[in-house]
Amino acid sequence: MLVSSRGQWVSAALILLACEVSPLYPQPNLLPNPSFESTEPPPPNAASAKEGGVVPADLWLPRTWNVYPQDGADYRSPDDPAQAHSGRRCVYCNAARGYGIVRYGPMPIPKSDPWKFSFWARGKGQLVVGFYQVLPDRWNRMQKEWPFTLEEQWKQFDLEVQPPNDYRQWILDLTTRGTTQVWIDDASVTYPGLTALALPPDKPVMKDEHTLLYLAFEEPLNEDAYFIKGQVHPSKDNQGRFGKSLIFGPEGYIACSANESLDPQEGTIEVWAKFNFPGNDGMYHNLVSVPGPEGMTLCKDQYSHVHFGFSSGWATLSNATAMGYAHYWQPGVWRHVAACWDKDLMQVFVDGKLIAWKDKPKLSRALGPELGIGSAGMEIDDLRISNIVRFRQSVPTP
Ligand SMILES: [Ca+2]
Repeated sequence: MLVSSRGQWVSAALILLACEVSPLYPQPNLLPNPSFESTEPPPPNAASAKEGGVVPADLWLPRTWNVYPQDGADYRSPDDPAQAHSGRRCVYCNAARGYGIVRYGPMPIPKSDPWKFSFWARGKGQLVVGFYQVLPDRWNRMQKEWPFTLEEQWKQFDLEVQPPNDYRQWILDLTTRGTTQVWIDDASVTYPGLTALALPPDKPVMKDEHTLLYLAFEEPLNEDAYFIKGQVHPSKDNQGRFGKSLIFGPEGYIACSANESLDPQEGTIEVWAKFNFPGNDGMYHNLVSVPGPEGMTLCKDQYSHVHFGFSSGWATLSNATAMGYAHYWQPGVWRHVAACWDKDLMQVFVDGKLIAWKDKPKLSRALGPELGIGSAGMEIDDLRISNIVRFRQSVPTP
């Protein structure tokens, strides 16, 4: 974001400097939205329907996290720097009745080193930190838990926890206990050897020597290189995620050469997408794909899964799928999607959160000739396809 006045530049620089001297939380941080600044509208309910679908900003949900106000607890995401520990937002829960849960995960556990979890909180009452072991068919609550008593002033709470040997993935859980009113901000999850990922990107990613295809959509598409079908047109300036985007109207689709734009043996697809439909519309929506029997697909499918995979002779070779991940997605939200693959690992990230992975995926030797981009009812921006893995989060060996 460009800052106009000199005064603001200086204060931004001072904040940066202050962060380097005294970070708000331990680094590197696994959490892509640690300060709860990035939010999204909640699914419609009776109250929002009465308001014609308009949901006040303080009822939006923090992205990549899950929040569950239970049995009459009140959850808010106040857009108010005065209430936050840093930035504009934090999470707030008033459990005068019921209880509130703030949850992150599942997170893969690559090795047995202890993890550190830290967060800032203030309020009255008690907040309990717990973990769940994630198994394919169920979650098991870890017996040990960490209760913290809240104080009126912001205070940093932290704990170190050794993942039990049989844990491969776990979920982090903050729960109010008893009558509790709490503001939470600036959380961090870290462990030895963790590398923080620069996701989601806060500016256009640009082209480099590993880039096979880069479309920022600032210029009209070259009609010699792209097949354009249906209604496809650029957005107005600054209506895209960065600058201009490409809007796919009825039957909209563009395609170019897959051979030149994608290496099936190793690569990364990064794209910003904004859907004008809800995630549970029961329809398949292509983001980037190679159609046909020797295919590749990155999509939101009819089951609300976010799906990435390769196929051969129409049969699936390998895929990484986040089941139902898009179910509560509301229209009109820019989301960042990244898929990475090589012979060791296939991973999918949304808004910086690892949502699916596959070990030792079978990869295509050769793909079909066409690379299809987008589909009706979406907007796409800053698409980059590379011949290297740009983002990797360590996972346990199977
Ligand atoms: Ca914040």
